[in-house]
Amino acid sequence: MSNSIAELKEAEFIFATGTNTTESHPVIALKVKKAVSNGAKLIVIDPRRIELADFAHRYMQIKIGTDIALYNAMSNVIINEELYDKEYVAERTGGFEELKHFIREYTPQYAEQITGIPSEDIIATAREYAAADRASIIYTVGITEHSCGVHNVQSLTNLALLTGNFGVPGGGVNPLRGQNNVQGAGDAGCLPNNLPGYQRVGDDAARANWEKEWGVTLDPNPGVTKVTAIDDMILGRMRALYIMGENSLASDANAGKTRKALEALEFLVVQDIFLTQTAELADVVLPAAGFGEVDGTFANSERRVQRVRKAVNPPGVAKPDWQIISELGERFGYKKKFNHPAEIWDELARNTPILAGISYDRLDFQGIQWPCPTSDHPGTQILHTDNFETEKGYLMPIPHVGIAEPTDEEYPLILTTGRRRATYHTGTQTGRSAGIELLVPHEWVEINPEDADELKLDDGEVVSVSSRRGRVQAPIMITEKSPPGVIFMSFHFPNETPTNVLTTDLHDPITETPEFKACAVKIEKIAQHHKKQSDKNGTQNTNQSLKMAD
Ligand SMILES: Nc1nc2c(c(=O)[nH]1)N[C@H]1C(S)=C(S)[C@@H](COP(=O)(O)OP(=O)(O)OC[C@H]3O[C@@H](n4cnc5c(=O)[nH]c(N)nc54)[C@H](O)[C@@H]3O)O[C@H]1N2
Ligand SMILES: Nc1nc2c(c(=O)[nH]1)N[C@H]1C(S)=C(S)[C@@H](COP(=O)(O)OP(=O)(O)OC[C@H]3O[C@@H](n4cnc5c(=O)[nH]c(N)nc54)[C@H](O)[C@@H]3O)O[C@H]1N2
Ligand SMILES: [Mo]
Repeated sequence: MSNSIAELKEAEFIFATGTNTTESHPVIALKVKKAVSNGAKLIVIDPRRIELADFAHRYMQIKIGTDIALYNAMSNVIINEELYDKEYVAERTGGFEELKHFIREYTPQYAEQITGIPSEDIIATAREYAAADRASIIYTVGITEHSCGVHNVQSLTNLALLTGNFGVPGGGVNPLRGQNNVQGAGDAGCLPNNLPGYQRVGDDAARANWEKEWGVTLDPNPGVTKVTAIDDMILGRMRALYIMGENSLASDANAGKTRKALEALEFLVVQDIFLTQTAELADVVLPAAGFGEVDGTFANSERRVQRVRKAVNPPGVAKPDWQIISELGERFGYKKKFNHPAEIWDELARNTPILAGISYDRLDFQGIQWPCPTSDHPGTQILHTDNFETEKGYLMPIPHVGIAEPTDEEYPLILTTGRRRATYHTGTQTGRSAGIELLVPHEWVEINPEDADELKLDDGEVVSVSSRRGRVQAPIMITEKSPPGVIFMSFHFPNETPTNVLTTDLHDPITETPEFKACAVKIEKIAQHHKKQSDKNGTQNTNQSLKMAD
């Protein structure tokens, strides 16, 4: 997040897009609701009529994968009506003239045709966003898990740059992070192109620092992302894999392909707190300790580094992740031995400018938000107050493109996938609690009444859902929450309903994030499906998916 969670209650205007906040970030959703009760205007943009829409001043039901057209049209209104912050644009941004020229064709009327959002709503939202002194944008994976994910974010960021909403309390562009320490993992360098603290692997000076610290030579070339890694495994270019804290077989897109890749490996290590589906494929399973069983730090969405303290001992032979890695390092011949996570933190902070001022002593009292360059620095609540990392904030002319796998006659529905409040990802953790099972006992397919009528389906009927990659079964729930033509499923029940057998691994070319939020599918009655199968004996793909599904 460029800004901080507590500031949401100061915002005059909140633009929430691609975030099912009340289900995925219920605590942050409380701040949003508080802001609304303090008088803030809330606009919700989502193809599904999510709960947050009930609190919104305006809910805009966008067609899946058309966000760029919406944000461009808002820029069009802001520029044409001269609602932008002229001084800010001149001093802090680059590329204004190019954007102004490019954006002309994105009239609100043109965007209405693409997005399905009435042009009056687009115009009103653009005017209100520009008029607010403190306007916050919040978004999550509803806009990033698309094949145009980066472009979605860039066209959205144009709005904040045009109106000078960076560096303003209660403003900013705020991606709500996913897992508890996904921010911390990135901070610590768990990204293929980065050293700790977002220093590039190609940066000679940064690399030299770490080479000195570790006594090794580091590769200046970025590593590969997970999506490329899967292809490399299938092609035999990657022969060993070490997975830590991920149930890839159930959570990666196109599960049939993931299984093929993992099975092609010569050596697979999985380090997890439970024996997951993925761990079952491993040659070696390293049992790890969970969050309540370890000391260390987590960094949250607002870049706040916080202490975690061990509450109970890990069961059996399970060990904290840092200890497993450290012991492996020793066996690989690394001389240094770590005795406590504080020693690892010190090493990290010593070589990482944005974390340099944070120490365990300071964290004893309260969390600290990076950048925190020195031990007397209070930490940073708001980013980009005086400058950007690049010299200027660049406005980007971004053309609209459609989703990677559009519907057709054979696969006439769009499947979008995501989360439900009571369950977590692949269910390895939440799937073990009787209380949670009571709330969400199994997977279901959310479908609009129009589509259910057309397919002659009854509420609760178990159906077959198939895509070009595979097939699963689940009961349907008929609901107005899903727009016509779009069905929704979670990926919380990978044993009974492995949703990712269906999803596409077509991905964003820049981040290689798969388009989890849209692929083409069809729904069939179970009886009908079985009949068709015996008629044509199934294709190879279907056979494979049946294996996955059954
Ligand atoms: N209970 C619970 N909470 C979680 C998690 C969990 O598993 N369970 N997981 C955590 C993690 S890792 C993450 S990343 C976050 C994810 O948090 P969210 O992104 O809020 O979660 P999703 O359910 O994936 O919701 C995405 C939303 O985007 C919408 N959407 C889909 N396509 C589009 C589109 O084209 N445009 C727009 N504007 N919206 C679109 C969907 O309808 C959906 O409402 O949640 C975190 N919190
Ligand atoms: N169809 C579809 N697929 C998706 C998404 C979607 O919206 N739709 N969302 C994607 C997103 S945003 C995300 S973040 C991923 C999530 O995908 P995963 O991260 O694979 O999902 P989890 O089920 O949370 O798996 C985490 C694993 O870590 C283990 N674990 C928990 N704590 C610890 C620990 O302290 N140490 C170790 N070593 N292991 C631990 C858990 O037991 C679990 O097996 O899914 C992605 N996949
Ligand atoms: Mo995530």
